[in-house]
Amino acid sequence: KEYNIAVVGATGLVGREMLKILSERNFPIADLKVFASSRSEGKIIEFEDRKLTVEVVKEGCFEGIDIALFSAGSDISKEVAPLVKKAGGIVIDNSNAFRMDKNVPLIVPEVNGEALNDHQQIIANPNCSTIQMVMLLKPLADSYGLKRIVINTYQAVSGAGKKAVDELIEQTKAYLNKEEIKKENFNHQIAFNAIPQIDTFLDNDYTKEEMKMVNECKKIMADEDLAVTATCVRIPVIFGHGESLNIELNSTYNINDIKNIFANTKNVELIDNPAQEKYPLQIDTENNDNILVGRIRRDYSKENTINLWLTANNLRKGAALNAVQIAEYLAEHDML
Ligand code: 11C
Repeated sequence: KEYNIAVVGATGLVGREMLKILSERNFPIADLKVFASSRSEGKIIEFEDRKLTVEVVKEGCFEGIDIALFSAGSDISKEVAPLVKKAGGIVIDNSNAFRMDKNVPLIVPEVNGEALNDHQQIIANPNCSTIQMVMLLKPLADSYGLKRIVINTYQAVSGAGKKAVDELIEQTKAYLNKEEIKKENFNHQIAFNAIPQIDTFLDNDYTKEEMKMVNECKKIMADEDLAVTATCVRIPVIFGHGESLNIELNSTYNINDIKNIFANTKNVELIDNPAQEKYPLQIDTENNDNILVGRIRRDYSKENTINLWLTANNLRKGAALNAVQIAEYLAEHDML
């Protein structure tokens, strides 16, 4: 069976990656429509042997669409998702618009794919830094139970879009040439710096990114009592988010068993050889869709607690790939 697919936000970093992944994974596509803002209307996007013309969203444009993959920001999602619903299709939304809605499943297929059994035509794709983390929390929860997670992130600029990537490159050049540093996307210089702020601040003095990690983690792990706290930091890396996790388990553990669990978890790769100075690096994620985990060690300051380091490709498993995997799950389970 083949499906009619739409990609909304097709010209953005994640939208382009969605198209690439649909092709790489041979998703069974009948008709494929691509949407973006009026700035891109009429542009041609090549997809395999098809030439797709970028359209702007109009009443009726989603007639016959089975799945619409959205990555055009929360405002567009809120405005446009109802049109897909009305036309009878399913939205897989990469924005923050619906993630915490009780009627919307928030899905990482390897972790909670079964939650797709109950949806109302809108399915949310989690935040990139949440996706890569829960991929490791799930096998630990299954074997030991989880009590508390302390998260520190080291996030790539591509999480903030193409303009943010360009800004890092321009600032780097300007810095090296001793020219004026221009800031548009980031409030502070990002080149040769680290900014302990991702997204805007909330009343509780955490950023939205930090609270996304807390709230989305509890929802995906279906554990409201899980204690989670986060500090999210932007660093001058282009692709790949890094995370340091301190994880308190509910029971005693053997550190080699934990390494073996990760070594045997699908789409997770263990890179952990301190003697040879081997551990995951953000640059390793450019051509690797796995969650890379290493630096796994006992926290000697607290019982039943470990430290680890992980990296993953924020645009692929963190966004586009996870969305396509959700579509695959729906197709494979005859849910379309
Ligand atoms: C960042 N994590 O790195 C953000 C980007 O809610 O999907 C993803 C925002 C989101 O800036």
